[in-house]
Amino acid sequence: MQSRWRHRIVKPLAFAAIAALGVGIPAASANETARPCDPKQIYVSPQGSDASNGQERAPFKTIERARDEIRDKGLNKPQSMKCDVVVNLAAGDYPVSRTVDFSDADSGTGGHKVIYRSADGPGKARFLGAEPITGWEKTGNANIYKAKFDPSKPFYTLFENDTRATTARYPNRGTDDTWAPYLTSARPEPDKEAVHQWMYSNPGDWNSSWDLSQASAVVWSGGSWSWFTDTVPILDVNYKKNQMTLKYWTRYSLVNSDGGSRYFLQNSLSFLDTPGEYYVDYKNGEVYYWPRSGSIDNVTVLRPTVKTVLNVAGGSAQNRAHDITFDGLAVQYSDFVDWYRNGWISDGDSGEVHKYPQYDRQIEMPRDRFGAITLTNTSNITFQGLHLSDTGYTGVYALFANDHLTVRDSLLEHIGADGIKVEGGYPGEGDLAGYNLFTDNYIHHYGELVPGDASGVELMDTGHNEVSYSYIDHSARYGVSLESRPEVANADNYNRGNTFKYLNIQHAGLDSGDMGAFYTYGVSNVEPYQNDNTANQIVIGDVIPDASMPDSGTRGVHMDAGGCGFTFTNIQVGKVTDDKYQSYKCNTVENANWLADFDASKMEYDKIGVTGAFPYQRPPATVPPVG
Ligand SMILES: [Ca+2]
Repeated sequence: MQSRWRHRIVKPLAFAAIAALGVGIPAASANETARPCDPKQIYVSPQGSDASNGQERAPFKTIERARDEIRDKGLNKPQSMKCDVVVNLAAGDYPVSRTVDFSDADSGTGGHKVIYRSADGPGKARFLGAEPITGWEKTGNANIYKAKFDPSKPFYTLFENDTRATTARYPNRGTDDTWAPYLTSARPEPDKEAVHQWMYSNPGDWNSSWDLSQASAVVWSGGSWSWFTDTVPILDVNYKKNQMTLKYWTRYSLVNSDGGSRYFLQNSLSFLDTPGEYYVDYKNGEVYYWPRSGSIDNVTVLRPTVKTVLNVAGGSAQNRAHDITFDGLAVQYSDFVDWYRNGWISDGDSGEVHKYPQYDRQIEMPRDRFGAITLTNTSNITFQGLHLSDTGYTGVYALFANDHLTVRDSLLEHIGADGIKVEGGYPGEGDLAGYNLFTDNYIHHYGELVPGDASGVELMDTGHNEVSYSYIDHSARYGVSLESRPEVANADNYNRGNTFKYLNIQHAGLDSGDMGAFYTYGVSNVEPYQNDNTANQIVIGDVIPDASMPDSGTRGVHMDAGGCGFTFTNIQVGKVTDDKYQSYKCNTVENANWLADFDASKMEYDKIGVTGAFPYQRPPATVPPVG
C-alpha cells in the first residue's frame, strides 16, 4: 500500500493539480504498513575512518560519509529499501566546519526511515559548529588576552567552554542573562524624530576617546515601543554633535512618540573591561578576550564555524526531503550575523511581488532565514531527544514548505533568537507548511542575541500544528506566538486548526512591552471569525519587564490587533503589568483566571510541562502561579 505522499510523487500532474487548488501539504507517510524487519546498520565514530566500510568494527568518521554511502549504494531507493536504514553515531565530538546537508536524495522510502541516532544515548553524539581559538598571547592589560584568526572567516558570537561570552559592551550588562542597562537615544531637534539611521546621545553619554571604528549599536528601535531589536554597525560618529550614523536603517525610528530608544554599544576594545567580554578586530584578524576565570590557560574559547549545522532541504515544495529521523543528537554552537534587523521597514520594501506587501514587515529578510538546524521543502522529518544549545541565531528554522516536522523530547537552551520557528508560505500564495508537532520540549534562554520578537516557538502562516507538553522559560519577549498579518483575508490565512496545550511559560516579557507571553497577530481578524485554534491547560508565570522598559504593559495572553481565532480553556496567568488577557470579545474563553468564576481544580498541573519521557535535566515542576 502506498502512502498518499508516494502516490503524489509518482503522479506529479495530479499533485500539481491539487497544489493549484491550495491543498499544498502532503499527508504523512504511511509508516503503519511497515512490517517487522531488520534495519540496515551503518556505524560512525569520531575514531573511525571514512576509508572504512562503515560496519560495526570499521566505522566511518563522518555523518556525511554515512549519508553518501546510503545515497551512492541506493540503500534508500524504493526497490532496495525494505526496512529502516540506521546510522549509529558513537559518542563523541563531530566538528562541523561546513554545514551538513541532507536533500531529497537522502529520504526514506516505502514507509521506512533513514535514522541517524546517537548510539550511546541522548546528547552523546555531539555536532559542534565551532572550533577552538588557540595561540593566545598576553596584552598590555593583564586580564586580557588576544589571538589571531583568519580575517576572511569572521564570526559574530563566542563561547568560553559551554557558555556564551558577551561582545564587549557599554554599558556593561547587569547579569549574565539580562540585557539591561541601556543608554537612551535623544532627539536634539523636533525634526529629528523619524530618523532610522542617525542616533543622537544625551550630552555626556559618550566618551570621545572610544574607538568605535568596528562597533555596533544594539537598539530597541521605536523609542517608546519595545518590540524589535536591531544590531547595526556604526558608520561614523560626530562627538561634537552627539550624533552617530548607522550603516543600515533600523526597523523603527530611533525616536518615536517623544521617546528615545534604549540601546547599548558593542565591539570596541574601549568597552572590554569585565570578565566574559570579547572584542573582535575584524580588520586585523585578532580577537581579544577576558576569561571569566581570569586565566586563559584552563579554558577553551570557541568561535563558531557555521551559521547552520544541519540543513535538510528538498529541491522544491513538490519534491520534499522526507522520512529522515535524527535521534538523540547534540547540536551545539552556531554563528550569528554581522548585522540584524527584523524584516523590512515598509510594505513592499523587499522588491518582490506578493499578494500582501505588508508581509514584508512580518517576515525575516532572506539573509536571516536560517537556523542552527534549517529545514525547507521537507516532510516527515523528526528530531527526537535533541540537545540544541549555544546557537548564534534561531534554533530550528522551518522555512516555507515543511510538513509533519517533529521536534520532541528535546532540550533547547541558550539560543540566539527563536527556539523553534515555522515560517509557512506567503499568505494567499499557497499553504505550504503544517501538521508539525513540537512536544515534550524544554526551551529556555532564547533570544540571547535577538531579544526583540524572540519566541520559544513561533508559528507563522501555518496550520494544524501541535505545541504541547513543554516548559518555555526566559525571554525578553514571547513564550509562544502564532502570527500572520491582520490584513490577510480568511481564505488566505493558513493559521488554522493549531493546538496549544499543557504548556508552562515562565519569565516571558523580561525586556519588552505591549506583548503577551502567549501572543497572536492576524490569526483571524475578519468576520466570520474562525475560532478553530485551541489553547488548553496553560500556565503562565509572572510577566514582568525590566524597569527601563518604556512601552505599555505586559500581558499573559495578547490577541494583538483585535485578533480572534481561538478557544481558550483552563488558562492561568501570574502577575502582569497590564491585563492578564487582552482581546476583543471574539474568542471563546472557558475557565481562565482573569474570569471571576475560575476553577483551579480543573487545572492539570502535573501534566503541564514536559512528560516522564523527557531525557535531559528536567525543568521545575509546574505549580499554580500566584496573583
Ligand atoms: Ca564592557
